[in-house]
Amino acid sequence: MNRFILNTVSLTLLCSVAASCNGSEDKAEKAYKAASATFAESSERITKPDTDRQRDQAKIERQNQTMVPITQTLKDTEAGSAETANQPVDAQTEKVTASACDAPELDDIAAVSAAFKGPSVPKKFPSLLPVPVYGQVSAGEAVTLTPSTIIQTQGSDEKLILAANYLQGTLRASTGFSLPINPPAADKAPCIKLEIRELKDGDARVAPEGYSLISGKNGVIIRSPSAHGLFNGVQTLLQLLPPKIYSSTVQTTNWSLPAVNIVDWPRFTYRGTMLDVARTFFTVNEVKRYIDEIALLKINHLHLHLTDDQGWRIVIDEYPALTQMGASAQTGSPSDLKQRWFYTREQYKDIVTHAGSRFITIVPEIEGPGHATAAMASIPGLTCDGQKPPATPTTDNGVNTPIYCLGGEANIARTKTYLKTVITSIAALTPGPYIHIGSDETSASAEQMTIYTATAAEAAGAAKKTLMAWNELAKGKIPAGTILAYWAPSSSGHNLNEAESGLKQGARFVLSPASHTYLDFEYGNDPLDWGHSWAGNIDVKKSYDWEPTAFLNRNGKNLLSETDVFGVSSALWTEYARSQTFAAFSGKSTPGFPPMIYAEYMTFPRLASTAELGWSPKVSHSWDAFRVRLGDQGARWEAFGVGYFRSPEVSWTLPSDVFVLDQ
Ligand code: TNX
Repeated sequence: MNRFILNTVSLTLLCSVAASCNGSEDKAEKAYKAASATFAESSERITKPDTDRQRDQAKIERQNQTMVPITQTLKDTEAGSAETANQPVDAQTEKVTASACDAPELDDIAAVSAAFKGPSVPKKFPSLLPVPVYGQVSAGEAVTLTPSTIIQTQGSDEKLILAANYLQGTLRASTGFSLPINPPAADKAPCIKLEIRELKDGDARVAPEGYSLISGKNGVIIRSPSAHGLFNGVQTLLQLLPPKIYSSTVQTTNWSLPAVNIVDWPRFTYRGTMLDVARTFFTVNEVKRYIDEIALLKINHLHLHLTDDQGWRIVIDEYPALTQMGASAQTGSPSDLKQRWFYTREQYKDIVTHAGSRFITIVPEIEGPGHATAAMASIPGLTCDGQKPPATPTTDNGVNTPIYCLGGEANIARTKTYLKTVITSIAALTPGPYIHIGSDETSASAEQMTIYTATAAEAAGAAKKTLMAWNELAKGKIPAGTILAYWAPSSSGHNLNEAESGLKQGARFVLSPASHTYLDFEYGNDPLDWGHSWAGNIDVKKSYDWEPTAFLNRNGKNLLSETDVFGVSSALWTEYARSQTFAAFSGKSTPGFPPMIYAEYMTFPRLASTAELGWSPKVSHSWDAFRVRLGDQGARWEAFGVGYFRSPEVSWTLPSDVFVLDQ
């Protein structure tokens, strides 16, 4: 039974698991206490078992077994270790000299030059999401994967093996085929080859993430100048196969894919989404699972909102109070200081490594100078002299206005030490190039914001990181190259001034307007009505139908050119991610739901819109075409086990073996 086809059966199940279903505060509070009693005094949360959750957990564990940890993989590769029965990595030093992948029909030269003449995908083409730049059905025969199919790699890039392992692990789980990587015998067919190779010499659009994919009766070749491009090609390959390919258990079907030529590269560099683990905590396994889900859409950044008024979620060795005190609450939790919700440094690294194996960069956000009650309750010196520090993190769902002290010599010194320490500490754990420093919704003056930015920039610069922040940062001075995430729902007022100031100072922009990209907003056409609606509802069409370069304009003139837009991002804020807080703060009655159910339901399908806006050429933008392809994506999510809202705006194509309930 699919988890997200919500009906009375699943509602009863959910209600019995997590919380009250009638929305009364009293019952919600009791339900919360019952649920939180099962939370260990550590960062790993254990919720009451329920069948769906156990199944998910089992799935994560199975996947983790199938996917080989990178460190082990790289070590094995370096050592050139031989294949053993228990070792899913078949990486060997011995190279295949010739194989089915050398067949002449698997040549991409014509397709690459056609693609560079302009985007083109025929109307009748396999359903891909995001839609590629160029696609052509070729005259050749389809290819069918068999138990003797092999994976071959060629070229050098230290991350090539990650793409190959991911391909092997995913295909192996559902086909049951062994799919050795670079086995000594060359006569096995068909083959899937991942090859590091230039497509169009030095072309800046293709180099970081572009790829070509050619399939024909002998196999499939994916070529790219980078391992990341190969991984993107692998995601396309999965979408060309039957949806059951996403299953974590062995399935029987005809694993064939059509003969096609695809050449593809992203429109924007940054295609991201944000997960707020401060308002509601998500366990390491939940975050990893979310990473696996977003990777299917070629999303390449996960921004983790690690701190806010309601919680601080990462260990900073120099300030143990940040997790002793700062991690003692979540939105809506009673602040009885009995629980702690945070990631140890090892756990954070584990998340970063897992993300890396899916070519996703983690962008950690340390909020300030506002939205920082949890930090100020933990470190009393952050408030100005004479100001009473907050006693605990806040547990309501509002915004707390006090900001770090950014005035007076002694006070500034304390704030500066704290900021530099925290940024240096998080930078040391983060291989990605960005540190996000918040800056939204504060009472900070331009001068105070400038002090805040300069201090953070010094620490980030020393760690060779680029600053990222919400648009409000540009009310003060910012370093050139700063990445501003524009979140305001409109293009007017002080937010527009900030965008203009940012532009003048050399910022690059990630468009994340609340009105179109926020995943915590009500769909407006679903029966559950979960989420905020402070800037309106966001149905799927609204999440898709906007243009990043046209969002910011003054008197009808667009502010941003194509190159000013660094990318697009969605955001899942989580004040409402637990049923009891949703019921208590929204006043709406709701069935109980665990946070991960909320996260998936609110994220999918809307994240697909952001993914396509970020990836596909502007000229390919079409709601009518998108909604058909989105309908086909449903079957893939079903097979993967991703919960999603089956919006009535879309005709969902379902696999015949999915159990559909009356709605
Ligand atoms: C605004 S957007 C916020 C968040 C809230 C969100 C709720 C932004 C940068 N700040 O603190 O969680 O709205 O939709």
